[in-house]
Amino acid sequence: MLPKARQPEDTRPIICGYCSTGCSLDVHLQEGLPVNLSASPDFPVNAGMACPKGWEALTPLAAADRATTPLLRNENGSLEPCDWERAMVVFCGRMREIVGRHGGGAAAWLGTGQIPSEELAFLGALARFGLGFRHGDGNTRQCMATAVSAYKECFGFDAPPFTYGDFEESDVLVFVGANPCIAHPIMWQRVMRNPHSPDILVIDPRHTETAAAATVHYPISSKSDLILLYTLANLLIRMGATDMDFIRAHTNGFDDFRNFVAHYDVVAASESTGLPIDAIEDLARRIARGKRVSFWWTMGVNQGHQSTRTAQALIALALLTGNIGRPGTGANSITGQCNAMGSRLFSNTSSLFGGRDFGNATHRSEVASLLGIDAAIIPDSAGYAYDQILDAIEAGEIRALWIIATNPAHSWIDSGRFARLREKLEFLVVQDMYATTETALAADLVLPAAGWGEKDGTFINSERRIATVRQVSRAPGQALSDFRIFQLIAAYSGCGAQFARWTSPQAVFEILKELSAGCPCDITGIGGYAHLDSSGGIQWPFSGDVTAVPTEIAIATERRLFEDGRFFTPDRLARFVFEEPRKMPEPTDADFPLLLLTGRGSSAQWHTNTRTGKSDVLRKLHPSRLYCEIHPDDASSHRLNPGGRVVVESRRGAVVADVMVTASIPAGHVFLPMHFPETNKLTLTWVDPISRQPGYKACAVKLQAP
Ligand SMILES: Nc1nc2c(c(=O)[nH]1)N[C@H]1C(S)=C(S)[C@@H](COP(=O)(O)OP(=O)(O)OC[C@H]3O[C@@H](n4cnc5c(=O)[nH]c(N)nc54)[C@H](O)[C@@H]3O)O[C@H]1N2
Ligand SMILES: Nc1nc2c(c(=O)[nH]1)N[C@H]1C(S)=C(S)[C@@H](COP(=O)(O)OP(=O)(O)OC[C@H]3O[C@@H](n4cnc5c(=O)[nH]c(N)nc54)[C@H](O)[C@@H]3O)O[C@H]1N2
Ligand code: SF4
Ligand SMILES: [Mo]
Repeated sequence: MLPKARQPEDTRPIICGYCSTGCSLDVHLQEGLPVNLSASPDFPVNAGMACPKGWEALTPLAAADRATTPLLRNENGSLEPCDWERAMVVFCGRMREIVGRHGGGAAAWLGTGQIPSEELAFLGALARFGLGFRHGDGNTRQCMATAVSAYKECFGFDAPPFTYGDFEESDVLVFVGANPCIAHPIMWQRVMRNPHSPDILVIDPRHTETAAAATVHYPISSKSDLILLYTLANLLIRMGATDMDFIRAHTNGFDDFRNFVAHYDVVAASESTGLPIDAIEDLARRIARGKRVSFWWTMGVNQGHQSTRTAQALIALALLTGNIGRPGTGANSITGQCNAMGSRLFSNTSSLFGGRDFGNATHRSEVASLLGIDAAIIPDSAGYAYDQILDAIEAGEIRALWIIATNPAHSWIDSGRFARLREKLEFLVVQDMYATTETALAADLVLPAAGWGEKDGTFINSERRIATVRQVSRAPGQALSDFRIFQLIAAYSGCGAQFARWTSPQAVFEILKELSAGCPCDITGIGGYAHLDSSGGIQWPFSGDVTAVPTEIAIATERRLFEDGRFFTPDRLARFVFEEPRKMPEPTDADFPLLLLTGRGSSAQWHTNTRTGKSDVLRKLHPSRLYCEIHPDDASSHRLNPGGRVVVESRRGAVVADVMVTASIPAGHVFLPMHFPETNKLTLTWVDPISRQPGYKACAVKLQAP
């Protein structure tokens, strides 16, 4: 217990602003200021647990490099403080001029999955319908686009079906390209609470912390998952592990799928995947034996050259074995960022508000009438995806770019190209908490933003649970919430009237409810923030009369989707979708003989480290410099010693890293964590053709002595 004098006067629970687990943190306040925090003991997600990032969540708010005033690039080329008045005049003036001269196709925005849904919706409405920007996307493209595409085609809507209770109810859990021990530690704690002694089966080229804790680890050759999954489907069908009643009643396309996978034989699969024949057959038997099998995937699947089909092959395994809609089952994409799900439904980028389609005239007129705008200003397609926006900058078509809460100069694939594209932009605006991010340093105008804990709103976590974040701290200097910045831009650009109802996050939450009405993500039954707070968050969908639903039911009900076997497709049937596997775009060769994998390095580092890098506590929990994981055989053939330095070179560039010799990486592969800016200097721009998500996780490199 704290000494009496330091007892907090007040405690305010808010959802953590890092990963999509959505843990609740109790922030303790004294004289209105946050003094520390603890994990909320009764919240249904984390039940008193938090990971290092959560425990240290307040520290980055006080960092010395917070952006405290707008910054404008002057004639000498350096960024100089200015006031909001000037920043707004410049922002609106330059944007108006560029859009006026070249049309809305000359301006684009890149948003995020890390600000509240209310802010994302404001941004999406303002940029598209207020300022007339034709193209907008977000970092969710780097992360979740594949899951979105896969779900939409198979289920008829972007609908991750699970609830975290499923981690505890499965008797078989299959993790593909996911490392929850590091990336979603509190979800992993939920797996550890599973009382059924489950089989935990991990498919990952690396012997990760998660793989080490598994019942069986399948060290698959990178990017051969699709062949493995089709082979498993064939084996399961031949074993009679299919649930024919479910398939007949609730799915479409099974016969074609069965014929398609019939030629995927285990001998060829063993060659492609590097897994022994016995191991593949044993994996199929374990899935067949399971009564409640859940399939979980993350970036090892989503970031690939045929990632949508790979995710859909996982969905097919769940469908054909009838493992969906029951406790402990599902084809479950684990989300990345704290509000990636909010960005998928409400950012108005690749989907129209509410998960609707830009291409659907009825959807456009619904949104137009709900927002009180002319349907003609809603375009009939989403516009360019992230990579296409960058191509259009290169082609001179897009001249103005507004970047909000993402750091692409570090995180985008082949980041050297991003630096070159900067030169092509007439106007680059970066809206961030920090003035020191790689992207902010390149901007013409920096808009200083309040961060997590300094503003109100809601996040939607990986299990579709909507819960609140609240202001517990004041933003430094003149920094403003993103919400307030959007209000200012609306006012200065002359479209304030269109946003007369957008007065506060709470008011926008009501608009989001209206926008969701009748959609699969209907949340019209949520009363408001107080209802969310008293319920431990509420999973979508949640429609109907709020007074008819007692709070206890909102708490107790696990909102798992598809319990009635009815999907969101027009015929209410789930689809089997499949395609012949293709070769990876940049395989290894004599010049570049090793395959580079990238991903999360530690539970203490968040992405480009702008926030986590500000905590002394977190900095002690990870290496301070870029390191490269190298198998002992490759280390010895290259005469590299632990603790030494190595040059890792790809066709895009070369970087220097510390040598880390470890058998957790298979021979022929090396691994670099994404948290250091060097890593993406090496990666190769290639995207899945359907989801347009980049394939960060495989390109050819070579090692050299420095
Ligand atoms: N500490 C921490 N936690 C985070 C984040 C963070 O930055 N730091 N970021 C959050 C976000 S936005 C996301 S998207 C998630 C990501 O969470 P994860 O996807 O779990 O993390 P990654 O390390 O990117 O990738 C997972 C695994 O994919 C494997 N992999 C690579 N290629 C292949 C392949 O071809 N096949 C298979 N089967 N596996 C492959 C890698 O070896 C890696 O272990 O984490 C979230 N949580
Ligand atoms: N090599 C490699 N690269 C990868 C990946 C990989 O696996 N390998 N993974 C990819 C994935 S899955 C993801 S999600 C991306 C993430 O890539 P980014 O989105 O670029 O990474 P972050 O560091 O989270 O950047 C968020 C930025 O928003 C700022 N910020 C935080 N809160 C706020 C706020 O409330 N308002 C405003 N205005 N700014 C705020 C932060 O300071 C930071 O600069 O990286 C991708 N890049
Ligand atoms: S697991 Fe994710 S949501 Fe929970 S405390 Fe850690 S970073 Fe925050
Ligand atoms: Mo992500």
